[in-house]
Amino acid sequence: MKPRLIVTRRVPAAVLQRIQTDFDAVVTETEMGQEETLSFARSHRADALFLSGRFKLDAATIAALPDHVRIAATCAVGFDNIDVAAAKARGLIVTNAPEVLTDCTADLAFTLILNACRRAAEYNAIMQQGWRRQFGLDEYLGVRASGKTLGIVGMGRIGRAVAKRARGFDMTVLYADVAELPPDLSQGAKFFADFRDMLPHCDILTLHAPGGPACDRMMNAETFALLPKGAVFVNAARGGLVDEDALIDAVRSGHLFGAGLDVFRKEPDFDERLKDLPNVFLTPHMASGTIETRTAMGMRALDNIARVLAGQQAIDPLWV
Ligand code: 8YV
Repeated sequence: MKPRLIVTRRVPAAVLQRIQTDFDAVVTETEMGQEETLSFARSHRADALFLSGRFKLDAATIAALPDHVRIAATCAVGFDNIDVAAAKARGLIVTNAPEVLTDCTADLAFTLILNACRRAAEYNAIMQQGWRRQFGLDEYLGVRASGKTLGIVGMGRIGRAVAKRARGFDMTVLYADVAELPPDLSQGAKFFADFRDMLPHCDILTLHAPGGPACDRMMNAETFALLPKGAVFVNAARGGLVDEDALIDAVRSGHLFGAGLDVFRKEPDFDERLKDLPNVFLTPHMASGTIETRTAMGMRALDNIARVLAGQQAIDPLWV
């Protein structure tokens, strides 16, 4: 008998194919909410749940899960959507999907950096409107990205992959994290124990810290003010890290030259004031959104599920 699985979100074709071959699964054409997932978990006598970062696995949902559900695997690296303490207490195994999305997330963070430095949102809008007017040599100028000082908040796998790209652009790399990295990982980047001390030195700041209460609104009116005037701000981590009112003020006042954002406090119904700011380049939470990476994320979640249901240790347990 195949293991029984609930898949709460649409998945890439190769992932779906494996699900249909290896599992007895309920799949969705759109996205399942908590109630629908619980109801399918009961009626299908599910052994496992396949989730993404968008599924809120909170304490109430965990408490309502039938006993036969043994593992919840998210295909995301972030797990701020999951109540880890409640899952632990219930004896539910929870896994995430690190590593497979590191490069694509770093690629997109760099896309945001370059687009914000070079005013890509404005240039694109000009072209969409037909251009038609030659600009003076002093008009619509961006800021140079190469050779600048980049500050990275959160020097985990993704932060380090961004640093690697930055070195190719001759940037000076600074980072802030809870602990200093060994030299083979920091590769010459300068460490700051308190990110606030790093901010005044950053031409460009990029966030790669986890979501959740500990870092909520770490970028706020006070911390944006610590960046030098004309800095560029990028976030491809979690929207909760930013006080968006403060960000909007910092862009409107000209304190920030521009920003690049892939994540928002509310998704998908993001604060539309952000789209009306001229030099803010926006993407809809798609840092991991390539065929290769979304496929690898799904496969990693399925690997975790298959192992646990076969009585083996998960590859990516959130705790052991
Ligand atoms: C996903 C992410 O796009 O892995 C993460 O933590 O934020 C992204 O890879 C997202 O979880 C999908 O909803």
